[in-house]
Amino acid sequence: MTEWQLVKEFKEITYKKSDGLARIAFNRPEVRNAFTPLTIDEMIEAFMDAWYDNKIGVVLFSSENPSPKDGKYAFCSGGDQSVRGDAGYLDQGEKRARLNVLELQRIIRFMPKPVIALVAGYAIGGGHILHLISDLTIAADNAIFGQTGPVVGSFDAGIGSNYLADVVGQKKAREIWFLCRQYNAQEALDMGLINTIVPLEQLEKEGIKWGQEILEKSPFAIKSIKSALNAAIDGQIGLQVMAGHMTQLYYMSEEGQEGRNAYLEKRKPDFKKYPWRP
Ligand code: 1HA
Repeated sequence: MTEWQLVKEFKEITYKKSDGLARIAFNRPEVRNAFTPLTIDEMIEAFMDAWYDNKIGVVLFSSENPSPKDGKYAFCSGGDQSVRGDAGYLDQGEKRARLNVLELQRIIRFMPKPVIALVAGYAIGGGHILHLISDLTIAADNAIFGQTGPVVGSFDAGIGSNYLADVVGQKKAREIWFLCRQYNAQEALDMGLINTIVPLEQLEKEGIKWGQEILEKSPFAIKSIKSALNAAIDGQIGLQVMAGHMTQLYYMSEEGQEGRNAYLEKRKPDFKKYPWRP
């Protein structure tokens, strides 16, 4: 049994932690967990907290369910169309138009810890892309996947199309966007869009199990592999993220510390004692 500890009260998400796992969940079930700028601001705060917490190794990216109105489930149905202004989704206060979900996508991509999306019910539109960018997806047997952009006047020409094509192939990605069909969990598994399917009532338990299996592994190996898998498709920024991990490892070595120590001690560094390893 996992004893989730509440990290902080948010308005449109929930955020809990337990034994190395963080659980971050959409909490607007009455609108199929559609997101507003506030939802995304809260998500970014929670994800950044999990990123910087040394005790957290894996994030379970989930949703509160079911809808109090009709009992239906959703991971996320994308941007809340009722707060969509003429140039983006509107803040509650100053009513600035924003598309800050793209920043959340980047955080999930670059954070050095695996993010596992747990999809119950709909993962649609911008909500579909948030499961797509997650490192792994575990779907409940009631999961439904799809894009709606060309129907509601939107499109994601970044991760939502290019990474989608990396994951399911060009033909399938074009089908998903051009026809805007919905796909069930088995169809999603068959096209490589998700990792596995479990009965709805097992979803969180399975996510915890996968998370705990990852937590038994070497943290540095896991973050290196995540950044390596991203690097080829993320270009120089992908290399920058991976290079940051290399620099961290070098700083932790005696050889790297010799340079810092010599500088602080106002002497010439003695690198001769370190081998030129093949
Ligand atoms: O493409 C982007 C972006 C691209 C670039 C950069 C930034 C981006 C940011 C966002 C997005 C997008 O997400 S665009 C795509 C926006 N999302 C949609 O078009 C999905 C709209 N929803 C649906 O298609 C359906 O609701 C559903 C397939 C998810 C579920 O259908 P179902 O089970 O028949 O439920 P439904 O009756 O439609 O919805 C239940 C309630 O939830 C309704 O409210 P009620 O009539 O009870 O008052 C419904 O209006 C509300 N709801 C559902 N989804 C949304 C929503 N309200 C606002 N926005 C939603 N997305």
